[in-house]
Amino acid sequence: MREASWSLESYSPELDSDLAQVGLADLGDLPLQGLHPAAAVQEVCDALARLDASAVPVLLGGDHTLTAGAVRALARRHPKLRVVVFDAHLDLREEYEGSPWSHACTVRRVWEQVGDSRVVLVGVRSGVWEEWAFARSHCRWWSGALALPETVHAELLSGPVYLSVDLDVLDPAYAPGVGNPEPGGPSFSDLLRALYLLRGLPVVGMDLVETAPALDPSGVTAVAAAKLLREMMLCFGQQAPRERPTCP
Ligand SMILES: [Mn+2]
Repeated sequence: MREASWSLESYSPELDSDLAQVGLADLGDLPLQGLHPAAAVQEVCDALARLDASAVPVLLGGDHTLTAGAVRALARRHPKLRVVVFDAHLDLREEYEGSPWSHACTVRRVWEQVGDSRVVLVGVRSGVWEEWAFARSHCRWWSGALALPETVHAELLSGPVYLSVDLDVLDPAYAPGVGNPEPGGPSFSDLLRALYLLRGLPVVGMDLVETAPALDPSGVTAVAAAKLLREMMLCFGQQAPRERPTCP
């Protein structure tokens, strides 16, 4: 995503805003290779907890499991945290292949930390029966239209929000380089429009995950992710004072 971003401008005409105005620092890669997933989640949590509270962390991945670590750190700091997830999959399994720390369980781990009705799932179109049953009683979710109803939008405006975007929310035509492509999703422009509608939400952290450029020789996935990232940072990265965050 870093490499792909070199082909993009830092200025967004849609948002009339430039990354140069955001106060951006690349803190590098977290040393997660070889760690047990549970330890990797904790490592992400620790890294975010070390950041200055005014910084809006933006995580790039990679495995969606790590969202649980980011939410663990930010829910401690913001007890009323709500989480908005754009994803083709519900990721609400209690465990997957014997492990509770799998990308298939991410949203379940997140829900455990923030509680009922505080997880908003957008673009979801895949999951086993038990996951849909769980979503119906414990989460807010939308499958087709990506724009949220006014009431939900108003709730999100009232408190801190963590935003997680799994790139596979897009139709695979727009981002084929993901681990679990799920046909029948929105176009790149549809997703951007949905994000623009959320501009102004009090986002305290965000991620863009499940990008797997190695699975896409065309390179379009990486550049789609990089552009999405630019728009996410311009939409939501300017809540905090424009200072360079402290390195962990
Ligand atoms: Mn997914």
